[in-house]
Order: sequence, then structure tokens, then C-alpha cells
Amino acid sequence: MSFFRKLKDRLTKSSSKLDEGLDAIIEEGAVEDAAEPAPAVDEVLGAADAAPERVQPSVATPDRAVPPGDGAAAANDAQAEPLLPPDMREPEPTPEPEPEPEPVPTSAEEITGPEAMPVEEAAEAQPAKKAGLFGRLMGRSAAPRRALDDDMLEQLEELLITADMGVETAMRVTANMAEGRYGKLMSAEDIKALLAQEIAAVMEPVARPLPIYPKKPQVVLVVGVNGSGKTTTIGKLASQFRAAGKSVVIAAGDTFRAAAVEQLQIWGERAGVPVLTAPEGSDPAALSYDAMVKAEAEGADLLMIDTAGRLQNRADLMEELAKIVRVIRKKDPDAPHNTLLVLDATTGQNALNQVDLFGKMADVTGLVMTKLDGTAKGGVLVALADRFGLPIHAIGVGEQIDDLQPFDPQDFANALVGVEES
Ligand SMILES: Nc1nc2c(ncn2[C@@H]2O[C@H](COP(=O)(O)OP(=O)(O)OP(=O)(O)O)[C@@H](O)[C@H]2O)c(=O)[nH]1
Ligand SMILES: [Mg+2]
Repeated sequence: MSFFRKLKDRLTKSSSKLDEGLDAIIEEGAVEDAAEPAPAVDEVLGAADAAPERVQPSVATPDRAVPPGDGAAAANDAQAEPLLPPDMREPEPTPEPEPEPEPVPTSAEEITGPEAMPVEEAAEAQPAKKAGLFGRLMGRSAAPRRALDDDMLEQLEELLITADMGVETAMRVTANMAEGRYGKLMSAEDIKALLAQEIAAVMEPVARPLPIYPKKPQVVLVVGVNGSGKTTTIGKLASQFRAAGKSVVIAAGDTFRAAAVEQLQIWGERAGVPVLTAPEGSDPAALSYDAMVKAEAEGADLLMIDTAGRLQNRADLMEELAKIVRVIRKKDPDAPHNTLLVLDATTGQNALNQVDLFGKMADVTGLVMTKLDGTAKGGVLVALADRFGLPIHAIGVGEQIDDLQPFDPQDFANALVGVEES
């Protein structure tokens, strides 16, 4: 199964919501298809290229995550590696050479050739050429189309809000969709392709694999609210980095629950990675420090520190997180080199609040969004990209060890909107 197909299958809830909503919007306002021949999808999509005025995201996107205090030199040294090394990915099918595009015929004669039609029939067919015949011959007459107007834009905006994209992002995306296309007739297929293109444009600047730095051990601190998927994501990441030839150590910084340590040990076994633990109730900052010393002594490439889930409004627990950071900086002033905030897609708009508060307490450098499988709230990732511009390193699409995918903006946008892979 191709990468895209798997993603699309997993994102069924989000995608069917947008997919069906867009079909309904077009059908509701569909016009008699006589005024204007259907533009090719490329023509519809291309219109925005010519439009100079596009609504910009509310924040500037940082170029990439740089380890705190490490400055530009470290950024230059950093080799951004794909989440999955190339040999772990499913083989791409060899692209077939594209056939030369045929010029699009503009009349019935051009399509059928003058000899193909008896004279009377051809004469009769002439008046119908604009709509019915042209459409039928192009195989498009069956697709209802609707003019892109204020009503339609408002409906689109509402649909995007129900898909958890948030008001500001929904407004920006629909404004960009309208740019240079106002009044154009659009089929559901056109509007889906256009929406996917606009979403991909928002996501493009934030799609960044977890950067790998030459520093040993590179410390990756993993934070988030209760049950967001931190421990599972650490297991999945450790397995992928291990498969990519990196030596990984995990520290069980969730010292509150004995069960949390056991869960991490199971993931460590699955991933083939050692897990450093401390007795229940001990100080997670002290464990993290010890883990750094051990990881360094063992020459590990990566140290991933799991932490207990904490609600972003619990000041005491957030302070504890800040303490972990302070203590590990005594060992390495640049650590943690990455602070990953793991977000659960099913929490929808609350994810925005989590990024805001964790960002303030723990200098979050990147995001992983889990549980995108089986939720209709996948649009929140678009809102996050638009609002914060933080790198999105990976997405979780299931509970198994290989259910963590690198974030590909166009695949994600297509899967979210319900566009088939071209
Ligand atoms: N469907 C699905 N389930 C996931 C995904 N990631 C994690 N889970 C499940 O979510 C639940 C919580 O995951 P954990 O990894 O324990 O979450 P956590 O953030 O470590 O939780 P706490 O340590 O209690 O704060 C588990 O049942 C996981 O299997 C995902 O991408 N998709
Ligand atoms: Mg956990």
C-alpha cells in the first residue's frame, strides 16, 4: 500500500467530513452548466499564482529548530534527516514518462473531426456545443458546478471551522482560495484540489523532520498533557532512529506511576533500546541528569526523556518541567536540543492553548501530532501551523510501532480534503 493511501485510509473521519461537506456545498448552489466551459483543474489552481496579494499567516515561520544557545553554527552543522531513512520507506513506483499534453480541443469538430459527423447532425449539434456536447465529450457534464461567490465562501469557511481549522485560519484559507477566482464555476473536484493546495501552502513551511545534531548525546525532551501519546511516540521514534543506525537511550522521566515505567520498558524492548529508570516518586530532574551522564558514558547518539503528562494549567507541574530543563542544562547548557510537544489530535482547538502554554514553560522546538487516525479534528494541525509556525516533525496514525509518519504537507492536505493521489 502506498504511503499516501495508508495516510488517507487513516484520516477517513477528517477527510470524509470535508469531502462530503464540499460535495454538498457545490451541489447546493450548482448552476445550469451553459455559461462557461469547465476550466481544467490546473487553470483553477494556477489562478492564484498570478494573484500578488495573498493573505499571510499571522506569524513568521522560524527557519528551523536550533538548539537553544547553540546559535547559527549548530544550525549549519545540523543535518536534517528524514524521520524515516530512505531505505525504510516503501519503494516509490518508477514514474512513467508523462505523455506530451494534447492541445485541448475547443469545438465539437476538433474533437470528432469534421468527417465523423454527417452534415445535418453537425449543424444541429452546433448550438449545443457550448454546454451539453462539449461537456459530454469532455466527460465533465455530469459534475455539478457552482460559481465561487460570497455565499459559497461563507459556507466553505463554516465547513473549515467545523473541521477544527479555527476561525482565523479558515478565513485566511478561504480568502486565498477566492483570490483571482471570484465568479468562476467550480466543480467539487476543482474546489477540493484548490483547498488541498491552499492547506499544503500553509503547512509547507512547518514540515520539518526532527533535526539531528552532531552533539552526543542529543537530548530530546518529550512533553505534553496526560495521555497525548508521549510514551508511544518515544517508542516509535526510538525504533525508527535505531533502524537508521543511531544508538538511542530512553529515560523514564515519568516517575509518578510505576505503570508508566513498565509501559516504557515494553516500548524499549520493542524498539531494542535501553530504558533508564528511577524508583517511583523520585525526582524526574535528577533522573534526567543521571541519564545524561550514562548516555554520554555509553556514547549514545540520542537520549529521549519521557515525562509525566501534565495539564498546561497546573502551574506546579509546569514548574517541575522547567526544573528538569534547568538541571539538565547544568550538564550541557545547550540541552535539551529538542523539546517535542506531543499533541492529541482528538483534543481539537485545545491543542492551540497547549502549544501556547508549553511553549512558554519549556521552549518547545517542535510538534508531533498523534491520533490523527479516526478523528474528524485533523484540521487543527492547519490552525497550529498557521498560528505558531512551529516545525511539525511527525504524525501518529495508529498505536503500532510503525504508525508514525514523517509529515508531508501535500499528502496530508490531500488526505484531509479527500483528494485522490494524482
Ligand atoms: N489511535 C492512536 N492511538 C495512539 C496514538 N498515539 C498514542 N496512542 C494511544 O494513546 C494512548 C495514550 O498513549 P501514551 O503514549 O501512553 O500517552 P502519554 O502521553 O505517554 O500518557 P501519560 O504518560 O499518561 O501522560 C495509548 O493507548 C496509545 O496507544 C496514535 O497515533 N493513534
Ligand atoms: Mg506516558
